[in-house]
Amino acid sequence: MFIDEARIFVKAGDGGDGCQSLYRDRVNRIGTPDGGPGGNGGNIIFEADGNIHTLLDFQFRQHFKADPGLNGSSNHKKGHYGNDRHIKVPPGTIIRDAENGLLLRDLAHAGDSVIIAKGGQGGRGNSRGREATKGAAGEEKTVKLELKLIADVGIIGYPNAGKSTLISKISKARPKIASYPFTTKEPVLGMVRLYDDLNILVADIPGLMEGAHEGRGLGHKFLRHVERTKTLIHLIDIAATDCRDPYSDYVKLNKELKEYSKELARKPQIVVLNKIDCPQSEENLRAFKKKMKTRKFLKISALTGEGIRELLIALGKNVK
Ligand SMILES: Nc1nc2c(ncn2[C@@H]2O[C@H](COP(=O)(O)OP(=O)(O)OP(=O)(O)O)[C@@H](O)[C@H]2O)c(=O)[nH]1
Ligand SMILES: [Mg+2]
Repeated sequence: MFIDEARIFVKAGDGGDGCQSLYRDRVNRIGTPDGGPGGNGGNIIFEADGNIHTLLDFQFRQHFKADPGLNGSSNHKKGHYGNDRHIKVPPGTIIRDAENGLLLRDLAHAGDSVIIAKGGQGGRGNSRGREATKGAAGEEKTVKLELKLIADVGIIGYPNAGKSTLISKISKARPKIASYPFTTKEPVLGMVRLYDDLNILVADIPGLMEGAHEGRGLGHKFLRHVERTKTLIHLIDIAATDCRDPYSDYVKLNKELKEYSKELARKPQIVVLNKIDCPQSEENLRAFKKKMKTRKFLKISALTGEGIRELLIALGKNVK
């Protein structure tokens, strides 16, 4: 299962209490205040780690606490600070306050980090001549994590266009393939080797349809996964197995992209006509050629492998 959302509770460490103490000896009978301050509580820090790819770990663990600061003690000794708690998440994780949906931080790149809950400050000791105080409580929050896949290339297209067949042809990913729409319900990632030293991550997402930006079909929930890709493969069923017109599929899907996000619609697209092995494709192809004026397109059969080489070459040029 592909987990791309999680809700977790975090609590930073409380500050240690300040110490109330008087130093007395044979000469000093009244006593001199010598209570040290408490240590600060540990912070909750989220860190993007390139070795983690899913939010799966948060299925099993949802509560995280940082260490409290220790209390101050006599002889002006300051309490030890509490250790910070580092929570590792995959790059591309967006952290929101679960209560109001406010964006707290977008950890887009590996190495990015942010303090989400601050540890409480340690209390004051009485050594400064005033009453000792208690440590402040550490912040606590429920946060929602959302992961946007950071693939290099996203395959978009209507249901049944052959997106999953294509990714299984060019990578080791083995998603379910079937002749009914919405076979793919969750994004699937596949590593595609273009040259010896160039591997790219390709995402197969569930099929899109008219009204996807309003949530129709499996909807826009999945469009966010391709928002950060460098290139899109726009896959079109040129055999029109579901009896739609391939060119109007192309136009409608681009309109959907635009409705969802202008930035997404501006992304480079490789238009790929699939299923050219089917006999009815020839006629559809001629009609498509006549209407398509703005972009070049490639022809493939994800089933037989025809045209895949040319597609990979085009991908290499686009992703570089
Ligand atoms: N003849 C032929 N059939 C194909 C080709 N590519 C895919 N198919 C068939 O088309 C149907 C749908 O393929 P999928 O790969 O599941 O399509 P999808 O775009 O992932 O569909 P959803 O996940 O439902 O959006 C399957 O029956 C495939 O066998 C092709 O190049 N030629
Ligand atoms: Mg699929």
